[in-house]
Amino acid sequence: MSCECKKIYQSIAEQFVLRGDVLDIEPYGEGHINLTLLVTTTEARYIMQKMNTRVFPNTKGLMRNITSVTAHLEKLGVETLHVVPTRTGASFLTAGDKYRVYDFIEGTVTYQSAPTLAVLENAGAAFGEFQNKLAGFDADSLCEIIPFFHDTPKRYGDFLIALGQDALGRAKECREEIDFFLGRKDTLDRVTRALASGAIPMRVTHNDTKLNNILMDAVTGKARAVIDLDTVMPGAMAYDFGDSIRFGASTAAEDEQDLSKVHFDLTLFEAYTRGYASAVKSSITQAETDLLAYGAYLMTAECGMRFLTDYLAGDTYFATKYPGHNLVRARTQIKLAGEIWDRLDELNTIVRRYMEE
Ligand code: ADP
Ligand code: GN1
Ligand code: MG
Repeated sequence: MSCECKKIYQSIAEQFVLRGDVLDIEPYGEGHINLTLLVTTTEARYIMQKMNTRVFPNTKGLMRNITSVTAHLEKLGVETLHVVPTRTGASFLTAGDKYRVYDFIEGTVTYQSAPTLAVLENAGAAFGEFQNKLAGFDADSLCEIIPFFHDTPKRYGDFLIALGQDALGRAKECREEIDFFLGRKDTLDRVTRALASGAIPMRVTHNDTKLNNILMDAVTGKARAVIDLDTVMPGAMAYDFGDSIRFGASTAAEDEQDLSKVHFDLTLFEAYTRGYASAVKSSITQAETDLLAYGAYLMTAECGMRFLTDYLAGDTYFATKYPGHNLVRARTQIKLAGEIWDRLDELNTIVRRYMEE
């Protein structure tokens, strides 16, 4: 980061109630949405984020959601994000862009892939437990911060619009990927239909349950805090379970270019499922259980479709590091979604076994 940028960010950081004097500011983490910075002062460390106001235009609603969800979790004795106020007592700062600061949760690490099966099992238990803790939270008090976030048929419609517009003439480079999704239109509506008919309940869910959205204890490998609470909204359990599997049960990174390395791994799936089931088996309904494995397919296909949509639209949503980055990401998700779909029966058997144990 240039000295000029650092100076600007330092003056922004100094408008929050920090302990000590700012020593350093560096980019941090692997998030695709916000710009995350690590702020080091003479006394403590903080996470400062320039919030993505294209993705989250309603900053007030967003921060109200986060302060109320974290207050709820704190009351239950759960370790969670702590919003550091500005010097005028606000939860975020407007300085051209919008900024917020969290205490850095020390002694933790985030993983881009699970180093051991135990870490994945712990993540499953933590996201399941997170779901349990939010069961008593008043969903009506939450602002639906990105409406239709996991409405996959609606996402399919967005994909068709981007394809129709083909803003940069990229469609010709990704015919195979486009055809994959066009051929799967009828596989994308089971969760939205189940919610609409009341077959499964609407719950308060996290909606972005990637492994790197959980802080694990650096020593014990146990989950400490679920983070990235921007998308906590009403949703289905299949979304949270499914998105964790999408990311955590892959043998390779979300943006691996060598597709021969990308596989859905049954052992990883089983480890996560074991942890998740241990937390939710007393509260999950049969209809929800029946949709979990399908949710892994759905979230993977949806995410691949979103990456491809963004590629077609000119990379305006997800942060990218090179021109074809979103297409590379779409390809990994297509490969995984295909493999998950082909093994759904086997996956359902595993889910049922752990829910009944
Ligand atoms: P994004 O929405 O862009 O994904 P996140 O809120 O997930 O942003 O933050 C990006 C990364 O920063 C996380 O994956 C994690 O590694 C780190 N991080 C975020 N908040 C904290 C925190 N309070 N303490 C320690 N690390 C954090
Ligand atoms: C984004 O913010 P981050 O990087 O944790 C995205 C998720 C996608 C994910 C794909 C608000 O998550 O929905 O699944 O990238 N978040 C938003 O890696 O769109
Ligand atoms: Mg994140």
